[in-house]
Amino acid sequence: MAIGKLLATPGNTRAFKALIVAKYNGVELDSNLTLQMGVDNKTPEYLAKFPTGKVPVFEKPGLNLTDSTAIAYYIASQKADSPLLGKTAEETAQILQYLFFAEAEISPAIALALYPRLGFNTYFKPSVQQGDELLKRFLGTLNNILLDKTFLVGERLTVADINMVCDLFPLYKFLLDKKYRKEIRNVTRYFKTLVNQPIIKEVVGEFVYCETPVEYVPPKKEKAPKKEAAKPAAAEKPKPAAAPAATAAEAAAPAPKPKSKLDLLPKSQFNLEDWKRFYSNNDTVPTAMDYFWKNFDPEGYAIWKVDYKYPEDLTLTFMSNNLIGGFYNRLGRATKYAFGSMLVLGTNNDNIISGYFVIRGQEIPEEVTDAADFDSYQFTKVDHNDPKVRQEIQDYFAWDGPTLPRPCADGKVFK
Ligand SMILES: N[C@@H](CCC(=O)N[C@@H](CS)C(=O)NCC(=O)O)C(=O)O
Repeated sequence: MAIGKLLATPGNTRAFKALIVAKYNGVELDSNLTLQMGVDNKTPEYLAKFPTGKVPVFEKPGLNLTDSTAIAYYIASQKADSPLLGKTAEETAQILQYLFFAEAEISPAIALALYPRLGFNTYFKPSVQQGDELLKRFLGTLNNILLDKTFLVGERLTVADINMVCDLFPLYKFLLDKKYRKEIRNVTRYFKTLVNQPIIKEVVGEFVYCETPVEYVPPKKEKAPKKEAAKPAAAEKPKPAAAPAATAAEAAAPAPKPKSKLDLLPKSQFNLEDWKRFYSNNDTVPTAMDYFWKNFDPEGYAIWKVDYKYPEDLTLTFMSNNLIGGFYNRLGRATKYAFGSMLVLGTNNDNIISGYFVIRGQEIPEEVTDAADFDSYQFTKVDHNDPKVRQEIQDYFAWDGPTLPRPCADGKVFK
């Protein structure tokens, strides 16, 4: 009988930890590895069981667990005297030491150095450089530790190794090229030994090493039209007398938050938050779409077709999807006023990004135009009464349907 169920998104390297441990210990583990990031992990039911909203998670009657390391540890503990957890209290303590080293030091450094390059997080050069420095330091430490070791603790594989190798996957895949791999040769030898273990191979498949480190691609900006030279005012108004100096308290107080112009629009009966919830909790076709067309208010909102302007620059579909993620990160101020579904359509090295946005008001508000990469997207207002447009909107919201110009490889919902 299965000891419980693992839930994760497809290809989630953190979920590999539990899958590998279960195979080593010969315990049966149910799984659903088809979760959709940002959708399934945001439902009220999911959050009630797993309040952090993170992926992967594990459930069984009486136990809801978040965190890949805790899940792997728990599964390892389900076999009596599992060698994966060490043979003595000293070994177990060392295993914990390396689990914490991987999670508290190496993983945050990977997040700083790699995720912005992949478009998962906002790219901020100084913090990426800090991530590079931290990685160098911790990989150097690990390299020294592994100088004369095959495994981290004792002479056999433990959960510390399974955890470490899974945390290192994204690094060896996207950032550590041949030169870097040589510089940390002991870590590389260790990594190779582990990914070639038959059980690990069974879960992960043949590992493909990084050829060229992934680099951040800044969004393209269109040249701003030249501004006319400011004309001198015909007759300058007399300057008002200098205002009294602000008090220290006033100067220190944050400026009042500017109200969005959108808040001043006449009230709309279409409640965007209710729609977002309804969309997340129901089948898109027909339930959510019926709700949408019944409640949509064309006076208070407009619908926009959104296309990425430079499809010729797109390569791997997951990178195109990261581009959408980066755009959404920079649209944070628009969350209250917009809903969108953007898709990656096509295949690796032959894909486009397009989708639909529902936005408060009849113009594109500054909450959207201010996003650094707004200029990389073409926004075209559409006629929601046109049956062809309606079908397209449905297909883009459902990520499937006859009007999608190519098969949907991936996508992200803005809500
Ligand atoms: N320490 C956690 C990290 C989990 C984590 O950050 N997962 C990412 C996906 S790999 C996630 O759920 N991101 C969504 C979010 O942060 O809301 C673990 O190992 O399980």
